Amino acid sequence: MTNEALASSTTSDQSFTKIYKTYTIKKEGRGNFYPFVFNDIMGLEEKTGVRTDDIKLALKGHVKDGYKFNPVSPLSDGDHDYNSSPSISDRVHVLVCIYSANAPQMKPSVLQKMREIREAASDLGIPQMAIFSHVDAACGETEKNLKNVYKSKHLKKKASQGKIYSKRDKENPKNIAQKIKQLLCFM
Ligand SMILES: Nc1nc2c(ncn2[C@@H]2O[C@H](COP(=O)(O)OP(=O)(O)OP(=O)(O)O)[C@@H](O)[C@H]2O)c(=O)[nH]1
Ligand SMILES: [Mg+2]
Repeated sequence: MTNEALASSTTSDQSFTKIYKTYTIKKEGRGNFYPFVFNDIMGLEEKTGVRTDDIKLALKGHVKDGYKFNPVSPLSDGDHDYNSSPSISDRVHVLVCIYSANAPQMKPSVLQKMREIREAASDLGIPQMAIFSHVDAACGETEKNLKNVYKSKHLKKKASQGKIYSKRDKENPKNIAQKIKQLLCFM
């Protein structure tokens, strides 16, 4: 990474990240960057988090780098940070949902926001994936030894809450273990 995303040292019900920011990754050697970027966004808290309208605009490339999210009013055409003619590289190509494995169960309002965003991404043909963070602090088993992530019942339950696996998987526990493994491999 050329620069790391600013992170909060404390947990709160208000997102620490407020600005839509693009992160590039530098290759070894001089002046070379990987041909993809990451964009960090504000959290989805019900009233104080990012608006789903803004994420939908970001998916289509309408939100400029540096935009300060406003939970009260959405970005609109004509605003300084509204990109009215996004290029293919301004658009989002993969939607990544980060779940904290040691956070309390997600509120229905947050799940509803996620559902709306994921539906918009599906309509746009954008592939989606989920990543668990904080697996090291998820439960006693993973705290003891991180290798236990694949056996953790707590994580299995969390994955089910995020609807990461389907009813068919539930009938085949091997699929669940495999999906949890895939999720964790991305970290
Ligand atoms: N132990 C542990 N700490 C982590 C992990 N991932 C992130 N953290 C820490 O968790 C804290 C919160 O991380 P952030 O990156 O600010 O989380 P965020 O989801 O961007 O939060 P907001 O910007 O507030 O919405 C920071 O202190 C990170 O260093 C992890 O996998 N394990
Ligand atoms: Mg953040």
